[in-house]
Amino acid sequence: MQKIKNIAVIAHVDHGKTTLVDELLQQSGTFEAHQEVEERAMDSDAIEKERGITILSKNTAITYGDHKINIIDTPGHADFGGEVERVLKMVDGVLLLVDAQEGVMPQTKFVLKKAIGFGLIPVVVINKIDKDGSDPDRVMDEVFDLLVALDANEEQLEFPVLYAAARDGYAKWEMEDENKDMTPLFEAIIEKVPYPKGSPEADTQAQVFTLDSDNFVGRIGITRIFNGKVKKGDEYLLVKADGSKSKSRISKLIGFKGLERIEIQEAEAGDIVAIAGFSDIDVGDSICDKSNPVALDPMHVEEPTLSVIMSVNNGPLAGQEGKHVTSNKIQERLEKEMETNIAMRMEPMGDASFKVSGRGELQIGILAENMRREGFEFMLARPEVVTKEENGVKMEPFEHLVVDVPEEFQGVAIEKLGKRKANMTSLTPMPDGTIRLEFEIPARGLIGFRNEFLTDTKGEGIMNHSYLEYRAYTGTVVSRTPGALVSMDDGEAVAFSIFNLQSRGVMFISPQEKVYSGMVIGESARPGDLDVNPLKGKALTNMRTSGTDEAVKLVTPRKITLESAMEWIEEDELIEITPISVRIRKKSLDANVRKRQARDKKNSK
Ligand SMILES: Nc1nc2c(ncn2[C@@H]2O[C@H](COP(=O)(O)OP(=O)(O)OP(=O)(O)O)[C@@H](O)[C@H]2O)c(=O)[nH]1
Ligand SMILES: [Mg+2]
Repeated sequence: MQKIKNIAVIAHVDHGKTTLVDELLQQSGTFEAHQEVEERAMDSDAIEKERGITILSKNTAITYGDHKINIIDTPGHADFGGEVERVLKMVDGVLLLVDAQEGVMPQTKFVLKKAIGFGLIPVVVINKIDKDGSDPDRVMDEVFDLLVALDANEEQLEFPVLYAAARDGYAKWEMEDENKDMTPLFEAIIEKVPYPKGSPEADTQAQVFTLDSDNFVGRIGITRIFNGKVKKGDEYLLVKADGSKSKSRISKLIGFKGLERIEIQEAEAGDIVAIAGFSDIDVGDSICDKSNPVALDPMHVEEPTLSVIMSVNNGPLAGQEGKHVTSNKIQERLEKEMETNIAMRMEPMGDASFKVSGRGELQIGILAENMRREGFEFMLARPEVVTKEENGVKMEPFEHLVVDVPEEFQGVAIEKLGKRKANMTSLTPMPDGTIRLEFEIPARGLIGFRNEFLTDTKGEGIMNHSYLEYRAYTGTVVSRTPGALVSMDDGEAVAFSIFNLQSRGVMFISPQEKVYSGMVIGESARPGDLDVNPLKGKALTNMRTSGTDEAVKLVTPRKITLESAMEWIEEDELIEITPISVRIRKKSLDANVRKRQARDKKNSK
């Protein structure tokens, strides 16, 4: 029987997980000498590569001496915390990375809390010790304090600690040691992470934690085997979360080796393999012995905290840029997403609209971005937090927020967050002269905050947040102050009018761009919406030079992205998303209807 270790790499966003996995791959000798590992090789998806972040957890396997180490790289961004939660059940140990300068951050707490809850002993890796301003001792103290605060047991408190610069390819036991290679980390994994429990002789029990597909064999479940064996060609029982069962044969069994996948004949307790042959295999399903099926506990991850209404595009430009535009197509696509993405939910709301819920704006934004790349066209409304009722009390999600700001912006940050119902829990001067402020804040208060924060701190502030818990509802929080500049006509925007409108606020559009009545074309400098005409040409009599329209000096418009729009829009606005464009519009395109609604709203107050 092969000696196996199963680990997950967990951390706050950007603390170096994927880079560390590169080095483990490179230095394990899993590759031939001539093979080069591409930078951040595990971030294989297009959006992951573009943004340099991990979105989906992915696994690989390396050989080290006589051991096989299955490694799962996880995402660090708070919105993808569900990926980390489901992976933790599949491993016997975690490498907890903490940036030697940034220290413990909101998502460090979230992932460590989950790992401690599963009884795992973390191997702590203080990473990026090469960085200026790194302070490994302070960070080490922070990790220890956090473990105490999380009620870690004695054994967990005796966690091993290493110091590393993943990018430079070394890890060491003591800061004084020489910078050599990853050997100390390999040793720590072999010595400190327990071997998998379970027996190859017992009846088969395995659980699917990720889905994949293959053009030839169809759906593939990436599976941790907890007991017994799985053999190609043998028949097993698939047990779903709702208890339903179906029998099937394993048509293909795939093992992992570095970045490659190899066909194998059998695998046994402790290992992680990919299984094909079950057409309706899903995340969380158990694969069991057919004569003695004992299903594993279904997977549980935290519920979504944010939701947004997605609907069919019904604006005047609908259907011109997208390939998939109907309610049926959108529903089909969302249903497919929910099969693999267990941290998200979808609910049809009638009227060609769907409520899509997830952990945050980025998670919902990435789904929307993937859909537009696939040719979909649709609209999104303003994100709303998911509230719930407990013992007759309305509850809403709270977040743990950390902001790092230069001292001069401390006042404005505290003031603005106060208005958003944030409660400050600590204020710490950092070695680099910045101030670290920590808050507990209703998730609602964070919607649209990032833009304001970056403006207030002249781009120098850094903010990070992660889900804390549900608490009693806190009442109204402030929202966007500036109004919208709304087009009152259909057609193509004219440079001369845009030039004239520039004094009214910040424009979102360029000349020749298609606009329509009710479309938001800019942010007003004042509160309250303003109907404007972006189509007015220059009156000929005023023309003093022979310059054409293009000669008018225009300020570069503010680029509307899917995520910036989700932060910006108000309740009476929508985002129109097509493979080519992201536009913001009013829910009611008719100016008279909007006026009446505004009047009614005022009167009802
Ligand atoms: N100075 C320094 N930079 C590092 C080190 N390790 C990683 N980085 C850099 O940190 C950045 C983030 O690295 P990633 O490996 O993508 O971080 P990650 O934890 O996988 O990020 P997510 O998956 O998005 O949470 C990259 O620019 C790396 O080059 C290190 O040891 N020292
Ligand atoms: Mg990563």
